[in-house]
Amino acid sequence: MKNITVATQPFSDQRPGTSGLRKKVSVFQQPHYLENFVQATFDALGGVKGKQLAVGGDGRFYNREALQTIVRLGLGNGLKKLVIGQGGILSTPAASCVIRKYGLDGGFILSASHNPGGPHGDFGIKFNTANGGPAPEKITEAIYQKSLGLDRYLTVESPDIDLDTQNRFMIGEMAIEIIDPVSDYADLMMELFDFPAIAKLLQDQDFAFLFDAMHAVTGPYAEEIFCRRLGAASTSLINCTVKPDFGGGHPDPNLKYAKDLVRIMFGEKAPALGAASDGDGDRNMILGDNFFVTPSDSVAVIAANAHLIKGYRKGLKGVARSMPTSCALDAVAKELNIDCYETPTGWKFFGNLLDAGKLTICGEESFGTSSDHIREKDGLWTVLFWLNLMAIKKISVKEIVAAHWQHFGRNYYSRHDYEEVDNKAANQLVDDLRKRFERLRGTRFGSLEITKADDFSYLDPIDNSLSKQQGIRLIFKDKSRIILRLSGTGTSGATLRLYFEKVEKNPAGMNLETQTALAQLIKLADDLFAIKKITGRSEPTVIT
Ligand code: VG1
Ligand code: CO
Repeated sequence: MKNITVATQPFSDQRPGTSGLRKKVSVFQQPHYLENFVQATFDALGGVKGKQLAVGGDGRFYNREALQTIVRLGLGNGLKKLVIGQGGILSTPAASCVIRKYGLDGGFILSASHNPGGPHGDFGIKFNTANGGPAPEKITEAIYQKSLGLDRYLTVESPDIDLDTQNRFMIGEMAIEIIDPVSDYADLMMELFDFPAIAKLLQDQDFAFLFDAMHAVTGPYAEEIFCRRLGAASTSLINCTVKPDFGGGHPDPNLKYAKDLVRIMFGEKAPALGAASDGDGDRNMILGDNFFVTPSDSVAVIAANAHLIKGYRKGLKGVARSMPTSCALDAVAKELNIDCYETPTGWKFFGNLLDAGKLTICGEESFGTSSDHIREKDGLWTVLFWLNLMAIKKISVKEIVAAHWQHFGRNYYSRHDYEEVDNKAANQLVDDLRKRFERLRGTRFGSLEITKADDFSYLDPIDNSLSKQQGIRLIFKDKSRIILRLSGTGTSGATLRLYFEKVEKNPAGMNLETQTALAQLIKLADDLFAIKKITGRSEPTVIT
């Protein structure tokens, strides 16, 4: 092994977005691109001499090559230990679990989450800190600044290591541990949920369960947890082989992309519970027999019922949701008499509150829910929560949600995404809107009156960091909301996200189809923002 210092030049586009650095695979394949980012991260940490990190990814194309690069930079930078998921695999929640369990200083997760993979798809890398959570903005910004001034990186000349055998060995001064990527995470799930009760439910002839891993990272986790530890039939799992291109699909668990699951769950004789997870295993979609659970409702149901579940019997310290997520969770918090925090989009904003012991459950409308057991959103945790809840309640998913609405009210909710919109046009739209806040306040549109028009900013109550321009909000007198923001995870053009919410407290009005219930708000948004005109699209790319 020979240590080398490689001269390099900065890339100007290495600012991490909502969840790490995401680019087309071809961008990451450029000479020095990944090396620069990893070195910038090490530099932002003040060097990694004597430190211990984890690394693994969602199995997408370029995962293995990237991992070998990180091993070499670790060696070049004097890292003490690298813990690697066998085969280069670690789901995002499992990486968070491993960092916490073994007291590591952080880790890299190689993933572009729900973005498509393969040689023409996306690749990504995110850094998580010692608490197991996504690096906060302070650190991602420091990485970016380091990347802009980088003129060298430290690496070694050494052959690839064997990623496929669980093993411990030394290369020079650095220890490498290739671990089972599943077992630590599966053990943690057994501490939180009543596995015997779930196993009994899964063996019930009248209960069918279907999980779709979308050819992404949760495949091996689902096999271990649902089949081996809980005795589910192998027919309960579909698309559970990890493929570097996710089978050509879009590993995003929603009604549009989880096609195989949706066809079965909305067919005749559908299973009682259906679920899917995304590329890196942190998202989830929950479906009942011919029924879709809106993620904002899912986190509210979870919070309302957590006291029934083994790991949460002591009750909740508090809850949190990202700003665009519906206020269904707020209603639960009010009844439980606990705080409900509203944070910007992205899991990194929950980290400080979780570390300070202010939260137990948190969620995002974008199919993300989790608790304080780790510092990431957690797809399989959510599925296990619903299974455990069904084992206790012995009623259908639809009945659980309907009962929740009857008690707390229903927050009709939908997100409309316009993908690959011209960057300039999208930014112009947002800038123009910011200038119109004054005029919009107090304006009436039929029965709707705008009481608040602003740009959400967030002051972190723990470290007082301020995050501005986190989404435009129009809030109406009847508590309806229209929110607009630009995505921070896309890789081509801009993605415009529009979020609609309408609160219904009258039980008689709770059975409308969602888009119908929101029609007035949807039309108003188009009138006010001229979305169709500006994007040149007659309808959204994805509706969730
Ligand atoms: C999206 C979601 C956000 C989520 C993020 C990462 O971000 O809206 O809620 O935290 O993806 O999820 P954006 O900036 O595109 O709206 V994942 O599963 O990609 O780690
Ligand atoms: Co994800």
